Amino acid sequence: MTDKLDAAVARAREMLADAPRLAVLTGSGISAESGIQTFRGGGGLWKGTPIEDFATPDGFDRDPVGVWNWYAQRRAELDAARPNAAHEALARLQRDVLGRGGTFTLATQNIDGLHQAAGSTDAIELHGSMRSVRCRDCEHRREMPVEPVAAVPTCPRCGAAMRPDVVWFGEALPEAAYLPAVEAVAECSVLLAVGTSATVYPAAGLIEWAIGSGGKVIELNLEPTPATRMAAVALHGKAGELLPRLA
Ligand code: BJW
Ligand code: ZN
Repeated sequence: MTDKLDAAVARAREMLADAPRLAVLTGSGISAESGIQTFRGGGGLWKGTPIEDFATPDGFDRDPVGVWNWYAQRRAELDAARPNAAHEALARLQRDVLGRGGTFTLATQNIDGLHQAAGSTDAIELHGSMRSVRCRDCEHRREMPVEPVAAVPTCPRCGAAMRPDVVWFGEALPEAAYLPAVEAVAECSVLLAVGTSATVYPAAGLIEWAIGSGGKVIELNLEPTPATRMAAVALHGKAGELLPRLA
């Protein structure tokens, strides 16, 4: 541990201890130490295709079974995944902040449910969830099966194709998730951004929103991102090692 990192950890701890209104934005990096692949830098590839090309409604139209089975495989891998020390630290932080009368909002871009498994309550899922699938036409939902399929299952209500209950490129985020996240960052005193490349909008825009509304940003990531220059404190290291030191 370097002196510089120690100093940044101490500064972040002070900011968190004093923050009456805390917002947290997480990305796939927080689940990396639970064995879940990140999207960029090696992850996010399916048959050699970058996620920006197939995690779209068009990508699903081109190869519905292939895309469906990519999610079924990730859903199956989730059964073996456990929350790590970073997820647990955020659940603790939520209890501490609420216990001292502050406000706490956790918005995640992840679809893996590991924050909830660690004990975080009211986590906002900006990009949907891997636990369910939904009808393309009537929004009927059911649990996501883990077995691969030979043909995409159809909706028991209307017969249209079922699809993963996630947000693909070109699709709007669910209002019920996005609006409370915007409200929380607009009102926060501190936003803690963990394990996100801060490149996918509108989620990445929440960081700019927080700063534009007078909030301060603490970033925790393995490496610098576009958010680093906006951060009051940037911590470079593993979330599972650094977050427990903050909370
Ligand atoms: C660690 C670590 C450890 C590793 N510890 N750290 C040009 C400019 C601006 C926007 C656009 C544009 N062109 C197109 C757009 C819009 C587009 C977009 O942002 N594209 C960008 C790529 C440019 N956005 C959209 O299309 C969004 N919708 C939209 O804009 O709608 C408009 C609309 C309005 C009204 C009507 C209709 C439409 C939707 C975006 C949906 C993104 N969906 C995905 C897939 C979800 C399902 C799934 O999981 O399969 O969400 S894509 C993928 O990226 C996933 C993630 O949530 C998201 C973000 O990735 P994340 O989490 O940041 O992961 P990585 O891999 O990028 O980064 C991991 C980080 O962790 C790294 O930095 C590591 O260093 C770090 N790390 N280990 C700490 N141990
Ligand atoms: Zn239907």
